[in-house]
Amino acid sequence: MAELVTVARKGPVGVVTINNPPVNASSQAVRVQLLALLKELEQDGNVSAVLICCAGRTFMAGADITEFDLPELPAPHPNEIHAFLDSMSKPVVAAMHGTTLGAGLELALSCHYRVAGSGARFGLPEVKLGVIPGAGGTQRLPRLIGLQKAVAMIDSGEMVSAAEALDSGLLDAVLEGDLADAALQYTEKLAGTHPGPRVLAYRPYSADTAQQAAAKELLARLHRPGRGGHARRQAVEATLQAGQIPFDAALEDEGRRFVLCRDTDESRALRHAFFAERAAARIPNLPANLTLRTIQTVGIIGSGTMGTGIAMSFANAGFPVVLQDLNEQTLERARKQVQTTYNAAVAKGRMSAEEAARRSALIQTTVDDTQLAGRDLIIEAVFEDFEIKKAIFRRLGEIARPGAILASNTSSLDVNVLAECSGRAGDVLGMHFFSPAHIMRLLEVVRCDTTAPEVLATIMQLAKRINKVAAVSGVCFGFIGNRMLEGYLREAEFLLMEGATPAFIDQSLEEWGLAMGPCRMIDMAGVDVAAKVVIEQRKAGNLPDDDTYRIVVQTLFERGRHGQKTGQGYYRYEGRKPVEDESALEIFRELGQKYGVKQRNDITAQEVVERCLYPLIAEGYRILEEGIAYRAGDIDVVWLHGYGFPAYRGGPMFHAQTVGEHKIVAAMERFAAERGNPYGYWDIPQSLAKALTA
Ligand code: T1G
Repeated sequence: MAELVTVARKGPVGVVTINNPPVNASSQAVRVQLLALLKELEQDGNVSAVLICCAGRTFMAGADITEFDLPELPAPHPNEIHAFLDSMSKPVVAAMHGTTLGAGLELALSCHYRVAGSGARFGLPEVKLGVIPGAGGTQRLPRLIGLQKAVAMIDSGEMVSAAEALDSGLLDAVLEGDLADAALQYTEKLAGTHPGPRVLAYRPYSADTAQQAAAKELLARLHRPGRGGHARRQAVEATLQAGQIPFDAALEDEGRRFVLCRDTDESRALRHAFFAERAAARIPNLPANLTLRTIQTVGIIGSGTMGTGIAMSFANAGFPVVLQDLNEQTLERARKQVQTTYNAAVAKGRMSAEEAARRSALIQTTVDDTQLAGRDLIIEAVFEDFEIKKAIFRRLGEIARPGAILASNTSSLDVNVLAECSGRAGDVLGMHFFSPAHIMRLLEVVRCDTTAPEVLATIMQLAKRINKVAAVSGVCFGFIGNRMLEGYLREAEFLLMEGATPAFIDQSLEEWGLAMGPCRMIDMAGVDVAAKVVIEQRKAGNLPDDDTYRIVVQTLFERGRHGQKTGQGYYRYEGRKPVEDESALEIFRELGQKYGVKQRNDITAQEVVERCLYPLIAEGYRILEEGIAYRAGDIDVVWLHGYGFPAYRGGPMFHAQTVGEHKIVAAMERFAAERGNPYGYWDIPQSLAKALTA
């Protein structure tokens, strides 16, 4: 077993160092070695105090999540370590840096003193993985900082700063300078005074009744079925036990609830989402020791909503940006949008006025495209006109400095063609941002047939620097997300023509867990935008030879109903509030009659969900078959971070496993039988059908 926990004796202090890169997760090996060393130090007459710290970038950042899938946690359980710490006769100090999370904070809570550097942060994020603190956190934290603050931390899973932790009593001291030295001095003083350990588990505690009432009120709000609240309910209920029943009984209750949560579909989905996001950053079969390109400055062509949002994404990460547009009026609107966005953030207390000014100053605007020449990365973000984009890439091939990376923000056009136009195809790829680009975290990185490996690797690394979650897509219509969206929107429109209302369709899918149903989504993004993509694709001959295909969005567009921006689309709008609109329903009925669509009054929410989601999932299987996505998890990442798919369902591909592929196949076969399948809408991909015989 590798040596992950070591001890050094420094005067009267036994300094224990955990070194389990990358985040000092509390794996079985760490637990075995830590417990053994603590027992050794307790017996060592030359040691009067113990200091626990971690090497690398952070103090222990939690249990090893990969152990959750084991039938049971390999011994020793963290509670065994914590119980030994409770029993030690010598004071034990935890010295923390980085992000002390989950089991790491629970270890620190079992120590007798807690100190940290000023940049350290602390949290119990277990609910974000669909579980609860399972090593005493629900019982020790309220004893240290009170029930209300403990419930807030445990229920939100959010981190607190060192200053907040000091203020709440979570920390005994924030140490300046070198943490190791300062913590050693702090511990030496304790060794000298022998204050004796302070054990939270034995501290008499009864929660303030008002705080208890507040926690119960929160619990009542959490008792809505589904929608991912299971772990939060269990976490709050466990925390409410603190002080109500003996500590050991409460610890057992906590452990039982942890196992209950760990074995739910919700937790498995959230753990899948956690690892899928990180795996998506990895590009398979990259040549060894690639030299990445340097990206320090950015140029953006096109100062519309997307270009301006992309510019702010980079400015937010500290990159100087030149935002170029031929039209000065558009640039003026862009400058106003930047100011409005940052002023709003200042007004909401999300950033200081100085920070807002600093970020705004990073964005320079110009009509002169030669200002882009020296930029390390140039992103084209003009509207979806292929000829204009081709001309831009021909121009960039002439003016961009050698080695600069050239990217297109296109959402559907063939980036291979743009690469060819540039005359430097190895430098070109797609960077598909999602609106609003300075908020949505997803970035589809579109690798062309010719994209150089180091260019792809450079942009994947850059994505993390601008706080984006990146997934690689090959070149196809719609890449990963929008391609899968097609079948989903197609069925939503057919349901409208069959008599389902926009509100019923949206509510059915939003109750299932999607952030926003298809009709509200298109009204917000723009019926005109969606219709133009369909019209372009029909012109290009890429659509089925079916006159009813997406006929609703095209008709709404033709009737001037462009969505929120015109006050009516699938809905009528009172401000931003969507209201059922009889004139829209009349359009759906008219189209239904025109195309002979059978009107129905028996459409259920389950049918809406299956009819919309299963074609979306089936397209995901085809995307994998074609190698457009490297792995199923990447497809899940796209939908979790770009389309409001509920994290507690793990993404469309994970959800297919949860539902059972055989059930999806059966439903698709049923729809094909009931509705006919002349255009192959209900064809079952081989890899999905094959799963039945696997
Ligand atoms: N277990 C296993 N692997 C982990 C891990 C963990 N807890 N945390 C990170 N990794 C891997 C991650 O997959 C990636 O691997 C690498 O480390 C770097 O991570 C009993 C039950 C700490 C803020 O939920 O939030 O304790 O891709 O890319 O951006 O009550 O990692 O390199 O192969 O995210 O600098 C509670 C989860 C667990 C923290 C660092 N703890 N981790 O972010 O690096 S449950 C958490 C994070 C628990 C107890 C309960 C972040 C980070 P690879 P990274 P980062």
